[in-house]
Amino acid sequence: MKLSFRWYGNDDPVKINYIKQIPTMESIVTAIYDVPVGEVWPMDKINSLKETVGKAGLKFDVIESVPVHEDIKLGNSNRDRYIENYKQNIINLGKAGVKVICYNFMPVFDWTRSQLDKELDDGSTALVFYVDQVDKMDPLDGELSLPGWDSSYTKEDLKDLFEGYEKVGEEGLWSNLEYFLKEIIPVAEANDVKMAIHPDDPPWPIFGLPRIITTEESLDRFLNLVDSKYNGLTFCTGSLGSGSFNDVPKLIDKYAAQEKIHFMHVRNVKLLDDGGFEESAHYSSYGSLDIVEIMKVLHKNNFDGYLRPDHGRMIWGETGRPGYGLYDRALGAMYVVGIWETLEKSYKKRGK
Ligand SMILES: [Mn+2]
Repeated sequence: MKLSFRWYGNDDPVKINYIKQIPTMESIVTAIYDVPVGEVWPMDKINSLKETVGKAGLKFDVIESVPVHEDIKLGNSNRDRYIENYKQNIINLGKAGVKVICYNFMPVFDWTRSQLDKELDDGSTALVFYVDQVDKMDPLDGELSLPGWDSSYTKEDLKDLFEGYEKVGEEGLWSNLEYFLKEIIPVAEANDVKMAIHPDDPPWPIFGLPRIITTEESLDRFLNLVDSKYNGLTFCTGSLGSGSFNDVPKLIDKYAAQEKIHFMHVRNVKLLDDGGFEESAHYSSYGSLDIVEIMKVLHKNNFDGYLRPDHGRMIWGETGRPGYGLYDRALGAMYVVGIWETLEKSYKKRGK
């Protein structure tokens, strides 16, 4: 297991030197944020980011994310231009020593929550998904500004996108994903960069937009589209685990044994009776996921990919990017590292 931590670059209120102070921290997970989606990341920008990360004593080997242009997901006639750019990004990042690229194939919105700063009983704040709140939202009414939504879309842009995805539907989205993978995976293989799709968050359709990376069945289907060790997963426990239909440790056991998990996102979620959820502290009993069991199955399968604590709560008065404060993610990191060390030592003791 290689411990990593997401960092949003020099604008991130979390200082990279502080990340280095988290014991056993190895790698930064980051991206170039000032190049429009679909365009090529210039080599000089990649190299300067790499230098910043290296100066902090950390490795620059995981990118999250290289976003996929909507025209690729929609299968529009100009998708090939964007796919060529995507290939160039894989080549450029490979040249800089990047080993894993995380991406997703969610239409329009990366992730959906109803509130980013819900105060929990202990005074910390967390991201939540309340079904009754989400049911009242209409992304096309033009007024709505939602957490996690790209505010650069106009009302008209959104209407076009929604209509486009209605035509494409789930099966169309699958075939557009297959087309994309068949183009990029050979490039990933040639450049020794592992592609790791992030599951849909949450793992069900939102506002009628199709979502396809949601369940065991869909993960199997995805991996079979292109059978290559370079076509793998970012296994996000909180995303897949917010659907009660997903048995998270069982799925990790299965895909880790297949060596298809390149990147782990570890966080806990507390599932609510009506299908909603609250993000919780990492410790198992604060949420619905058994984090010890998750680490055990990773250990059992000799997981040697990257792992990062995923979203944290905001604690100790920290302000900043919701889900991505320093303190609670650092606590989460040390919690999983503690479990891992325990597993390592008991394993050695048994002499296996
Ligand atoms: Mn995640």
